[in-house]
Amino acid sequence: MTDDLSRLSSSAYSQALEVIASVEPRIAEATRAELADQRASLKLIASENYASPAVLMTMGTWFSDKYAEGTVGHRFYAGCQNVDTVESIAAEHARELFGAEYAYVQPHSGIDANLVAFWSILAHRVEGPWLEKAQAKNVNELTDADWEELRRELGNQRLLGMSLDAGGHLTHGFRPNISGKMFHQQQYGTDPETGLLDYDKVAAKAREFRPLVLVAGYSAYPRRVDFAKMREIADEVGATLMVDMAHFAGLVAGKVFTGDEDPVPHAHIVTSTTHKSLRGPRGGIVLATEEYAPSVDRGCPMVLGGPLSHVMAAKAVAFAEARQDSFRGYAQQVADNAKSLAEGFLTRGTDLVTGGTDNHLVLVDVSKYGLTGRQAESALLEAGVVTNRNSVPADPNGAWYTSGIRLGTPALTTRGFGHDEFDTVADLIVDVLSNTQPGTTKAGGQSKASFVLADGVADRVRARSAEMLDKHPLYPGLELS
Ligand code: DSN
Repeated sequence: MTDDLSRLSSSAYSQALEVIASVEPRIAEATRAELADQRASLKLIASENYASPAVLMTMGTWFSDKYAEGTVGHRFYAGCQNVDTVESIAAEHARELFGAEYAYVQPHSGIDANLVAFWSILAHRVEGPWLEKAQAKNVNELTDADWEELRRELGNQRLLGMSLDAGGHLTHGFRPNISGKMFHQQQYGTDPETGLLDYDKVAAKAREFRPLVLVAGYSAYPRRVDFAKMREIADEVGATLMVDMAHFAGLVAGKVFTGDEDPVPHAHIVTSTTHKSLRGPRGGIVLATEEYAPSVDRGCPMVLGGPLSHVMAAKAVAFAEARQDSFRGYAQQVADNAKSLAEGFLTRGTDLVTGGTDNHLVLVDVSKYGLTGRQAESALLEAGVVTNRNSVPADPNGAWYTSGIRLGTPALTTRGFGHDEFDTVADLIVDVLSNTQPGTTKAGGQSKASFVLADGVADRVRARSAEMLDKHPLYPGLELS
């Protein structure tokens, strides 16, 4: 931020907090405390970032008060002319940023975006052809028996996605998630030796299972994906290729992932969140080819309620930021920093799933330290290092305790961290892990949750973190009065 903008933001936030405090002082206090905590910790959660003051402020306006179900120019409420402006600008920026034929900016979150995509594929591939076959002019002409047949058709479709423990997401067909219940699902994994995707095995599974939907994308796979290959597989078996780029959208926007690694030219439908590496407000988007656009456009009311107009406005601001040249430099630095972090671990003898990274995240296998992911996560938090535990492939500790921790570089890269700082981050994490012992259960056995961190380690790590954090302040110049 320039000095002028810092001054403006400082006074805007200080005054806003005064207004909030006049109604509920505890919320104003918690808001101040959150900024202080974020400023003082090493934020390494791979799905988090720091949005700009412009993005954050855009969310705090009267657009929050407006209902606007429908689409631009076709709303179910009167008085949506300004929401139309906002949604059109956000969609235009999204199309330009990603080179997409169509952009839908209403989803409230990533899971909503994925639900919109699923229903859009079902509507386009199953409901549409079925209605044509049934020669019904519209749904109002269907009999009860017709409805039953249509429900059976819609409810008997197949989805193939990446398994959760290989790095896929809950919404990619994991059984406890709605995606694993609304579809007959199967999952593809990674090679047990290398931890890498094996496209021949994905293709073999697709040939055997013949899914309607092939989902690519991940939330904990530290490598790039060849989306051209995934499209070949989808085409061969007649599947729709849906890519969930929530984690790496910033690397696509910043042109770090191009050619076969850019999902947009290869997938029929691409979904994303807007707040991870893309650094926007919390929310979701769907990008689609023209062919799928009409069914995606029915996201509201098919799946979504009224759009969050204030968040659509903030998406527009964030997309405008991501279209600036400086965002490309940021995205490249995110990927370079992940490599520095991975090298930092490898030179210190720490095991990484797939042996490294070529995106924005690193998955550390903490088994060698005799810890579960849960113990590692808690010990690191005590030392001011914020991470999240994550399964590793074929994890013996399951999805609750896990054997891994997932680390991402987008947030600290926003603060200005570079190679040397990320090497130090690896050193600090190794310091904590190698000085932590599992605790004991009440019955005297070895706990999977409690831990004992050796005396002095947390203070030592916090002091070394503070040196780096002070050099790279969060929202420099922003002072609350
Ligand atoms: N919660 C997000 C993540 O951390 O990856 C995905 O839903």
